[in-house]
Amino acid sequence: MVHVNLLKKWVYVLLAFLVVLTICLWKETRKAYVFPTEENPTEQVYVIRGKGSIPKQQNTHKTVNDTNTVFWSMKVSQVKIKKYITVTQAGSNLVTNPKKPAGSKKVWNKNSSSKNLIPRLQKVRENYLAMNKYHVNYTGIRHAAKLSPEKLLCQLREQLNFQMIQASDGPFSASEWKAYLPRKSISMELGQLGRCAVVSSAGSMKSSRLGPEIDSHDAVLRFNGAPTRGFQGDVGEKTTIRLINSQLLTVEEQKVIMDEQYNSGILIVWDPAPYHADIYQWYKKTDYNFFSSYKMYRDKHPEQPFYILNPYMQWQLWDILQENSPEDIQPNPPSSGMLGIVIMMHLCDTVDVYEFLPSRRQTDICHYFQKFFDQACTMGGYHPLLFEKNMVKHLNQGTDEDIYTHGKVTLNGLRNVQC
Ligand code: NCC
Repeated sequence: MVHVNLLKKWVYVLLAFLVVLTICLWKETRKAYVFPTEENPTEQVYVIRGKGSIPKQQNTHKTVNDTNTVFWSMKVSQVKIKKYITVTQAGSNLVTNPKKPAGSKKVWNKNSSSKNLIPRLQKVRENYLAMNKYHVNYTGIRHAAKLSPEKLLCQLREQLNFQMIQASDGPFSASEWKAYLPRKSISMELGQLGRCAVVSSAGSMKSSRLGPEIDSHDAVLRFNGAPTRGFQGDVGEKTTIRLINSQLLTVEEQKVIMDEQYNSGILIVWDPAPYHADIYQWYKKTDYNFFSSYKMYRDKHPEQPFYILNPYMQWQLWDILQENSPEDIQPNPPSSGMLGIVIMMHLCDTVDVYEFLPSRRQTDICHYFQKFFDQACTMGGYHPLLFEKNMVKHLNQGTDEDIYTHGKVTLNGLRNVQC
């Protein structure tokens, strides 16, 4: 009898634990998403995903504006700043009333600061600054006022080395490399391209129905393991270039070699190098030891062009990002996204970039092809993504309406820039 009672007690405890766990998980998946906007550069607009009510917090104050958007302002106990919560229509992720004219739609603010980040990501940035893994010692200038988009384009054109590793590059001239590096340059392989598309892997690509528009471009660049099969309607099926990081090539070597999604189009791999290291230094100290995987891939697919991005470009680009950011950016290389964007700006007349700046479909889901939640994917953790997105917003030739509805920015190619 005693045993039965004890067992009952344990079952109740277990049940209570499961209920608490379920509530915690539910709360976690409904967490608000920070979205710095042009209108409220110092405030954070939280978008509640999906259906539901406003979280009960102390010091909340409800206001309804002329567009029927409900704002909840609240003091956050320690930080003592005002935050606004935009309550969306049930089941949608709209930031403002959809009937409002395009000009007032909230999109990425080109002056977003790290203060816009949630505390966890602020801490991550601070930790990376303290760690300084790549021994960054930036001594360049910092512009107090933003450079004009035209001047910025000139910086990108004049200061970035768009070369891929060639047989004449230091250690790659050794006989062991002879059979591996592609003979034709990437520009010769592709010719001059007109309209190009860059497709971010963001969760907000899901349900975008952008596939046909993306496929209408002359060339399309995708990243890492981002699939097209099963997602054609949203992301298209054309892949001209796939830019992958050395981590993927090393850690998922067999998958990359065998999976046919990697085996068509042009591949480019890049690896984080020490700050402004020359090719010899980098060769001895690659972040991931990807050379054997690269060679194995080349042995299996000798006809497919597969380039290694020279290690100079990432830090040249990082310097431009730092020079044009008022605060210290993470001392880690730019994301594949940013590298891919400037590669396409080098190769094409115009570049449409999709969901690098989040649209109204913004979500904490990291990738359109996985159910994994992490705000760092969009706002930056390791990579200085926030500052990359500020720069892309500043260079945008398209409209805020295009960002809001399609997550689309349009950038000028560098070829035709007059400096
Ligand atoms: O996630 P990832 O990036 O492959 O995404 C490619 C590029 O899309 C943009 N992006 C992605 C998600 C999102 N919500 N918003 C976005 O804007 C970014 O510009 C991003 O660069 C990378 O940059 O290479 C990265 O790679 C992954 C991972 O290594 C690969 O997917 C292979 O598995 C990194 N994730 C981890 O290491 C866990 C990621 O930090 C950066």
